[in-house]
Amino acid sequence: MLTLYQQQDSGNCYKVRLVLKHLRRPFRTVAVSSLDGSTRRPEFLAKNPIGKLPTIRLDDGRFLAKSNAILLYFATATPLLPADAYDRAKAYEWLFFEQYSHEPAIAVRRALSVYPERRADATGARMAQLLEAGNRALAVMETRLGAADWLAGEAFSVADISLYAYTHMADQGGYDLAGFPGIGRWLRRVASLQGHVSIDAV
Ligand SMILES: N[C@@H](CCC(=O)N[C@@H](CS)C(=O)NCC(=O)O)C(=O)O
Repeated sequence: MLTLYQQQDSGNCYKVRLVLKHLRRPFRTVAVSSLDGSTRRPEFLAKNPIGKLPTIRLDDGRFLAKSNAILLYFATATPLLPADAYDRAKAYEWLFFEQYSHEPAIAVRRALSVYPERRADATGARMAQLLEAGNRALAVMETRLGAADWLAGEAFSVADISLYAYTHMADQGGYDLAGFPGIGRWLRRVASLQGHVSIDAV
């Protein structure tokens, strides 16, 4: 059985649950967290030396980390990764964008806003910089989603799963999605798909 080492409220871990649900792959979860120190324990570092979540144990006993790498592993040769080479490369483009331009602003500002132990890092200057960077990332998504249903190609893909995770809770970090109507329609489109589950679902 696939085993996902995760934190339930982490968007990076939610991405993996979403891809597995869409592909109807059964899995079990094991809770690991920086709060109780379990991501730094030798038994977890033996599974993933980076000490980060999500980490997944495959059926053959090998481990894989980094949310978007895990998405690509499971999506390969399924409808969640475009068959067309250009559309597939566009999906990669969105996955790299998510990690370089979106998650470091939107996920981080949310973490600084909702986790009491991170509050000391939420200085005025940092929060202002993250707000600006996050809004820039949302504007890039809006340019695409104001004119298209899905991020890469003509169909729902891992690009949509990856960007959905932290965009759908951007308000928790103080982002106002009202100014991004294309994103709003896309969020509803993703949430209405068969196989979709909420971040709270176990
Ligand atoms: N870029 C990584 C981010 C991994 C990451 O920072 N995970 C956080 C949870 S969202 C984590 O492991 N936190 C616990 C810790 O740092 O000990 C990915 O996409 O998987």
